[in-house]
Amino acid sequence: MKQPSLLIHVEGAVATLTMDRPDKRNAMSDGMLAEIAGFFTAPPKNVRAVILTGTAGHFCAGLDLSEHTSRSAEDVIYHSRGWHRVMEAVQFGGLPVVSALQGAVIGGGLELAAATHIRVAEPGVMFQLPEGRRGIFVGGGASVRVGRIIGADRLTEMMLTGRVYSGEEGLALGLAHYLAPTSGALEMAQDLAAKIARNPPLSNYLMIQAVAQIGDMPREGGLFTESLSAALSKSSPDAEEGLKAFLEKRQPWFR
Ligand code: 1HE
Repeated sequence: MKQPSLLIHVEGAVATLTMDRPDKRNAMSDGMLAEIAGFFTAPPKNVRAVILTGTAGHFCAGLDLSEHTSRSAEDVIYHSRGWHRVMEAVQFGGLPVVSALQGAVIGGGLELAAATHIRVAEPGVMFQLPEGRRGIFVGGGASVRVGRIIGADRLTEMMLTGRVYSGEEGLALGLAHYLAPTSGALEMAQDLAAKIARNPPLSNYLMIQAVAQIGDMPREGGLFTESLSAALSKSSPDAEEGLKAFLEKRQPWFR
């Protein structure tokens, strides 16, 4: 039987997904992409938060270039749209995703990281989009997701030059939200995931869905969607318990 490329470990309410292709610096094969899609389209019921990371000192070296030596335009568009569907499943699958980033966060690896909600990087991380050097273009969502993080102007520069941003630089640009000590990204991601998993699932769900959707809406629609999200969350039993617990100076007990 074929070995999985994605290791899945569930402990309590947190699932840890580890991309496990160390010989290829966890480059993304079509098989590994399908395994990621499989998890996010039907996550285990008790899971409340996810950690996404890689083995052997790297997050992901991008598209497995050995699978893409010659492809027609038609193949490429289907392939790119397939990536888009998987990245959407990561971002909007309903579970908060924390990525623990070390080593290569390159090309499709950066596109995948940008679909996660919290990014924890180590100083030695390499944020890079080397597509220009390979004569190709991004295809896994970078022009939208990475562009919204660092801006279209800086994204163009990053793609044209193939420059590498370190963990510190990534933190300043928003490519990372946290900078962990060397070899410490996974531990920090575990602390953050455990904390997020304790929030009521509905408010986590609304934060993941609504904030990104509102960003794409005209102002009035955005404000109305905010009110709808506030109404949904504030009228839930967990919100009642959360507010009561605060006033009674005790820890809340969520569903
Ligand atoms: C790979 C890949 C890969 C490594 N596809 N095989 N991504 C890239 O252009 C990044 C290409 N990789 C690198 O720049 C470097 O490999 C790293 C900086 C990540 C790591 O360097 P290093 O010195 O530790 O390792 P290495 O010797 O370069 O690579 C080890 C092996 O991994 C080697 O294979 P080997 O058979 O010679 O041992 C490499 O060929 C293999 N390897 N990266 C295939 N990406 C949805 S569209 C997205 C478009 C993109 O993602 S484009 C960017 C692709």
